[in-house]
Amino acid sequence: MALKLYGAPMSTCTSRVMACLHEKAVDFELIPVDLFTCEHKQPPFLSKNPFGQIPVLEDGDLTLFESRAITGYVAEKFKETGCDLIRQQDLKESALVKVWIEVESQRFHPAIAPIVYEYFVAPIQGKSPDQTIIDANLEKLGKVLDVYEAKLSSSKYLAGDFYSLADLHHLPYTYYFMKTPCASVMDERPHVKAWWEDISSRPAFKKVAEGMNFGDK
Ligand SMILES: N[C@@H](CCC(=O)N[C@@H](CS)C(=O)NCC(=O)O)C(=O)O
Repeated sequence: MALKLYGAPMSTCTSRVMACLHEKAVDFELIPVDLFTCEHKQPPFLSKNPFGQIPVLEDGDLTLFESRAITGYVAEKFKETGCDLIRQQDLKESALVKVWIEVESQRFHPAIAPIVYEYFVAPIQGKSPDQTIIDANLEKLGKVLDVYEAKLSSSKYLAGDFYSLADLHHLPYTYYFMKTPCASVMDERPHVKAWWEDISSRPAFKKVAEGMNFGDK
């Protein structure tokens, strides 16, 4: 039975999971959840994720939410197919993947998400992007990217010379960020730029990016 993914292709967190499913060549059914009509805050969806957020993955009688936990499950369940995203066979490599998964979630995401929000969500709410919020978070993001630049000057990807979930988790927010006037923050760091060009051109993500049209006119 195909996995069921509840979400929306334009949503960053749904895209994170879809990128992982495509890397693993796993068959899945995308069940659209309409955020604009607040379908995710209605009882049927709340019974799947009590926090009322997409995405949700159903695999038979197992229901999961939190995109990074879902990708971890998919990468482990389908470890024999597609790209090895968790390096389970090597204790040190898998530990490094976990380290950089945490870095994305605890350091990169908190800096990049408010910037993406200001450029893409605020206008939908009839507000102009708040430059104070953008500037404060750009400074935070720049410091994180300085660490990435140093790391990526000694290995091709974040956890080593192999693509992993740690890199994949960066795709959705960075994709939208690169459409903002702040993209130079990535481009001016040569190793970060090369890494971004590499990971965003993977066929699995290119398929996902086709549906990431949030904010397009
Ligand atoms: N930490 C969660 C965040 C999920 C999340 O923020 N989902 C957004 C879409 S990308 C959402 O459902 N937003 C609507 C809302 O929060 O009401 C994850 O990684 O899955």
